[in-house]
Amino acid sequence: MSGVFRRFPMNLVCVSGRSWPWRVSAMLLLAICALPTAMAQQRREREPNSVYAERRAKLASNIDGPVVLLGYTGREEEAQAYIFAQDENFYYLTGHNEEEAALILLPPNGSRAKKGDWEGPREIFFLPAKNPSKEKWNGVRMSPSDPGIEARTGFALVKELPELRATVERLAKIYPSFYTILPYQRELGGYPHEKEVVDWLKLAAPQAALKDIRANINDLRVIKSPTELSLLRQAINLSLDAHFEAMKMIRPGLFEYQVAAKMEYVHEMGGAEDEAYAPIVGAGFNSTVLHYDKLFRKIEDGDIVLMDVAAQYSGYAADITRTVPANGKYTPRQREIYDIVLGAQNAAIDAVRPGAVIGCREKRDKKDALYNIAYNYINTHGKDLHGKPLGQYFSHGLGHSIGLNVHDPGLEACNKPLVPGMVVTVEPGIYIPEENLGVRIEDDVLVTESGHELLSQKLPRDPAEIEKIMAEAVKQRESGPTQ
Ligand SMILES: [Mn+2]
Repeated sequence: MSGVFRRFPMNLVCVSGRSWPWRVSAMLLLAICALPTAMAQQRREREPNSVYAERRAKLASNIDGPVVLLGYTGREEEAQAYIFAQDENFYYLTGHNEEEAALILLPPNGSRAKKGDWEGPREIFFLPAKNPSKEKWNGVRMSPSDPGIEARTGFALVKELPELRATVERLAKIYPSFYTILPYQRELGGYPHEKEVVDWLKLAAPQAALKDIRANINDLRVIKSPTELSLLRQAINLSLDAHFEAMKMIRPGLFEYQVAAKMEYVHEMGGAEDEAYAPIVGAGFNSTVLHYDKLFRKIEDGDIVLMDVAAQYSGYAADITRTVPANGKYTPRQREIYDIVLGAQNAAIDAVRPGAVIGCREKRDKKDALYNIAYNYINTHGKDLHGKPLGQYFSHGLGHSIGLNVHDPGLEACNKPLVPGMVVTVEPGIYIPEENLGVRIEDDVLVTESGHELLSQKLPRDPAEIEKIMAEAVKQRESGPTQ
């Protein structure tokens, strides 16, 4: 993945903003352009500080002890190509995308504490002290001594990071329990970062009981704010542009990675800083490999080509899949399977509304779950080469939440009802290795008060329309200069 545009200076974004193919929310654009030049390191658009503050207030309203969270240190990965990106939960609560920050949130005034209460502010943000010699190598970073740091970060009190320990020790004398993100037990002790934070807290506040705040944050993250939606729309629209270009480009003789390269180019030239995930472009048999990421195959005449590729915009991930014929025309069998997947997807999308559940493969008891709607459609249409129904070839879930992560948290329980403001994927698929035939169609859907909005509507799913786009591209290639 190219790193060039990840360092895209924000002042250039402001200059070129008007020429973007998709409209940027004027408010967001103004917010970035108004920032001082020292923000050049901050490659993302942020939501207004008030939005982050509101989230922290919601989180703090349900706790009886301090929340202590640490951002990533920037030493999480050794690779030269690594570019810092904040821990998602920390970013969600602060909008801060620089190394070595920490956050303490206190329960509202008047909540029960052990001995007396804390008299300082209810939120404290910690940043590394100004370090001019380090900045010579890595560029300017925000620090507590910056003028106006409170207004920029949205915190009334910004302290130097080494003061975190003393603050935690003081709070431990007042509060019997602390909240942080506890590592998942099932992952051999959890991610190193989460485990390190917990180990540090146990040292700094040995008497304090540690409680997990992860689920509380997930419950907030699953419902998107208007500004998050605006960033998600950017990510989705750039992904649609890329898929459209890929449809026009695909032909026998190209390598899978060349299709991905074109799509990444479209994303980054449109302002995306990164891919939402490793691009999947699978031709022929590779279309049946769910997370195929080798991208080595030369696309052959008669292949089906599955593209699961999407952009990340200011931290927010889209997730889009289209499946097209390499030579511009689906074979009758490819078309038959494609139509079944499309029928299943349409049935599931139609059912997206508040109160509906996504459902899951493991538990198919709820008839009107989106998964079951899609599964039943697939299982009652078409057959494999042995006359068996096709349900067995739908080998993954129906969808998931998207946001700061392409598999965003908050909807893990398969029977959690959808509510307005959630954004989910709807992505049925049929994968028949024996026939070198995999079809997935994946779109991003916003749950609204009255039902849903298909955020990726602009990109055709209709097979005849896809064939038309590809045929027109062939004509243009033949009449114009070689691409
Ligand atoms: Mn997906």
